[in-house]
Amino acid sequence: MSTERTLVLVKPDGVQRGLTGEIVGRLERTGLQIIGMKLMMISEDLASRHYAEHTEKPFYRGLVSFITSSPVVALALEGPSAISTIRKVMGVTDPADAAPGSIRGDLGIDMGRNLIHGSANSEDAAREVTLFFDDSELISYDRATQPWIVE
Ligand code: D4T
Repeated sequence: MSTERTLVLVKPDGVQRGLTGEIVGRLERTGLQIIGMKLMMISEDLASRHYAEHTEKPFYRGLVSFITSSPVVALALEGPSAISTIRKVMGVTDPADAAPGSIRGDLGIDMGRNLIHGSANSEDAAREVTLFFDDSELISYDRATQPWIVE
């Protein structure tokens, strides 16, 4: 298990519905370490760079309009297999298909309001963490609980 970093966004629906604490709590309980976190508005420019792979998709305009409509909470998390761990806790893209126990499965019902983004792979994670956080906003710190989380 290699140590990875990943980017998570609590999307505008999560923040507006007062689910930020619930979602961040579920992420924290995995044992992964929060190394960056902020409430922010996503600009059109940042949205178009973040969702560049979806430019030609029919849902692109709606996606950009939604993600720029209201604040998000951006997090950078670090730990063993952070990328796949977060994807598992999130559940699959469409909340209607997401497993019970996952964030999307428990808290959502609609594909266009799926509450959370998490980097899909290591290339995306590296690009997205840099897109949302300056180096000075990422903090490495020791946790007293670390030996109780990772052997
Ligand atoms: P994100 O990127 O938000 O973590 O979601 P996923 O990685 O799980 O899914 P994705 O990149 O395929 O989709 C990005 C974003 O677009 C919305 N979407 C997706 C949508 O509104 N309609 C669609 O048909 C699809 C495929 C939901 C997530």
